[in-house]
Amino acid sequence: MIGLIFGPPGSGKGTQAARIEREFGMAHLSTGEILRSEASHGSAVGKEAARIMAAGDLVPDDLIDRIVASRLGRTDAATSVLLDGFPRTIEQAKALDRMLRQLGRKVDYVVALDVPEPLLVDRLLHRAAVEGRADDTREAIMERMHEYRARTAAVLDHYRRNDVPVAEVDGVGGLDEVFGRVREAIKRVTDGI
Ligand code: B4P
Repeated sequence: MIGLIFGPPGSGKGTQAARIEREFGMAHLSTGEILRSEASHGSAVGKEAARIMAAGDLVPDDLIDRIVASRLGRTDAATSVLLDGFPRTIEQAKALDRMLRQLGRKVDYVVALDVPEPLLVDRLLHRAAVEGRADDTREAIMERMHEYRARTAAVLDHYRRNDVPVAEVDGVGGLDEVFGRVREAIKRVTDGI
């Protein structure tokens, strides 16, 4: 099974992915986490990614596609994988379709978290105060919202057009309350698979 957790910056993708991973025994693959880990190790790729992320921009598709292809290639067909933060552009979605086709797999469902933008900004500014992540400055947050609207939101239509079940989930509320909705949505969409 291949699932995607989708949503704007700060919608709780990473937060909910950790719970989905535990409940459904999936391997969690977060492109944001991989990039932050590369950045903290100071590799050439990591330094370049850190600069782009701090500005709130998207890291180039070809780099992300190579990272994901390498990680997916290491999983066997029996492993359920939850992709978090990828794909973020139509080009990445098409690249993922090609990668999965080569592995004899496909995207089985998408869970899309829906949270109004003012609340997203509040959450990210709160995280900035607590964790001090380099891309949680007000300027970078605004750029991330712009990138989401301009390039990422359309990814959902790609899946709808290709008849992949898309479950939209209200992402407003406590962490467990949102997870209750996410769990039900995954059960609903996977019941018929
Ligand atoms: P990500 O790591 O994916 O960051 P995100 O969009 O902010 O994360 P998320 O939605 O997971 O938020 P979280 O659960 O942490 O990407 C970071 C950057 O990496 C991107 O901007 C980009 O530059 C680069 N990147 C990653 N993937 C890429 C790709 N495919 N292509 C190109 N570039 C890529 O939640 C946010 C905050 O809200 C947390 O503090 C959390 O505690 C809080 N929160 C969560 N749920 C809550 C709730 N229900 N109520 C209250 N607070 C909540």
